[in-house]
This record gives sequence, C-alpha cells and structure tokens, in this order.
Amino acid sequence: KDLSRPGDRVVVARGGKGGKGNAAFKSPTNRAPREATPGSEGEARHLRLELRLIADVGLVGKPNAGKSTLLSRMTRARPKVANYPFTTKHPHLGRVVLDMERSFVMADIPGLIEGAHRGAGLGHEFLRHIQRSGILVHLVEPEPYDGTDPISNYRNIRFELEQFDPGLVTRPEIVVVTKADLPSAERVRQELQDVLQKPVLKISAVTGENLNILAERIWQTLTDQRSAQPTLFPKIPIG
Ligand SMILES: Nc1nc2c(ncn2[C@@H]2O[C@H](COP(=O)(O)OP(=O)(O)OP(=O)(O)O)[C@@H](O)[C@H]2O)c(=O)[nH]1
Ligand SMILES: [Mg+2]
Repeated sequence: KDLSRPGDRVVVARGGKGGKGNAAFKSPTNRAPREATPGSEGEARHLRLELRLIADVGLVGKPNAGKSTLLSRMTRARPKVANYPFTTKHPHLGRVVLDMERSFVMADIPGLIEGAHRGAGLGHEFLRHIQRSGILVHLVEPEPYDGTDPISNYRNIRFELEQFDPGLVTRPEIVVVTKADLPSAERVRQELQDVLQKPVLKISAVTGENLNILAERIWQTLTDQRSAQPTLFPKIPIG
C-alpha cells in the first residue's frame, strides 16, 4: 500500500473482536449478571516501512557525473562534492527557485553503475526515491573518471533504470552533458544529440553556463506534464 497523499490510511493489523460485557447479559430476571465473554486477540505484525522521497525532478547519472555539484549550485542544499565516485551515500533534496511563483524540488541520488538494478554499487537502494519524481535529468560526464565512453554510459544508466522499473524510462527526460568548461564537452554533447535525436544541453556547474536554461527547461517540462497528468505528479507544496 502506497501512502502518497496527506490523510491516506491503511489498516495493517486488525484489532480483536471485543467480548461481551456483563451488561449484554442483563434480563428482567437477571439484573446483575456475572456473565461475560472474552474478546478475541488482535493481529500483531512486524512491518518494514519504506520511505520514498518526494521530488519533482530526479538527477540521475554515473558516479562523479556532477549531480551533487549541480544540486549545490542550483539550490541551498549542500551535499558533499569530491572528485571520486560514490561521494554521495544518501539522497539529498533541494528547492530550485526561479522566481516568486515558480520553484521545484530536485533530488540528488547516489551514482548508478552497471548492474545497479541487481544491487551493484549504491544507487539501486535509492532508485525508489526517484520513482516519485515526475521527470528525470540525466547527467553525462564528458570525460568519465574511469575512462569509459560517455555515450555507452548514458545507455547503461537507461538500461539500469528500465530494469529497475520500466516506468522510469517513460518519464520525460532532460539529457545534460556536465562540465561544459572541459574541452571535450561540446563534442560529446553533439554526439549524444545525434545519437538520441533530441536536444542535449551542455552545462557547467563551475562557470554557471546554461544553468538558468536548464532550470527553465525543467520548469517547462514539469508544467507540460502537470497539465497532461495533473493527479499523477501534483505540485509539491512549499513547507
Ligand atoms: N570542471 C568541472 N568539474 C565539475 C563540474 N561539476 C562537477 N565537477 C567536479 O566533478 C567531481 C564530481 O562531482 P560530484 O558533484 O561530487 O559528482 P556526483 O555525480 O555527485 O558523484 P557521486 O556522488 O559520486 O555519484 C568533483 O570533483 C566536482 O568538482 C563542472 O561543471 N566542471
Ligand atoms: Mg554526489
């Protein structure tokens, strides 16, 4: 049972039936009955509850792609950033504020690696947190720390998402090449765009390049999605 809205309820263990008290046995001839029946035992269960973070947008990508840097640049969240993989061990949330009326919540989850859906690395534990995200922003590092190919990295992550939950790959996705300040970024962006046949944005969390464009693009995608499926991904209230 998914408790996704305020006020949602579920019965996880039924109480026992109440017994009959003395009063139930009262009659004109027996006005002070000593009789009663015992009730029955209630159910007892051990439960494991699973929390799913609620974010409008989920950041996904390989370790070291620049997810946490982006979150810390666009929001007031301060996840740890470092030049080694698996820096992020837990999801982080931040709110991106465009102006007085427009803001959205962004989630940074630990990096995903091949085999994540089978439990490799850390990311799988947190994939459920992006199941609630209306849209995904997929970050691709142009010069991966492990010397892998950025395009196959992109594909691998998509595969992992699909294996975990086929619903994840049908979400609107914004593809972003990070670290635009690196010389290879433009070439990788172009290649990825050619392969995917859809716009790929290049950003730099260091210089700030295109961060406002990314925020606007996310906002636009959220707005489109909400008008298409208003109940599925309701706006997260500020609180
Ligand atoms: N040159 C450059 N380096 C960046 C940029 N964004 C992030 N980095 C660097 O890339 C490294 C990894 O950044 P993180 O934000 O920790 O990456 P992550 O995707 O959160 O990594 P994990 O938490 O390990 O999955 C750090 O050394 C950052 O300083 C950028 O725009 N330009
Ligand atoms: Mg991180």
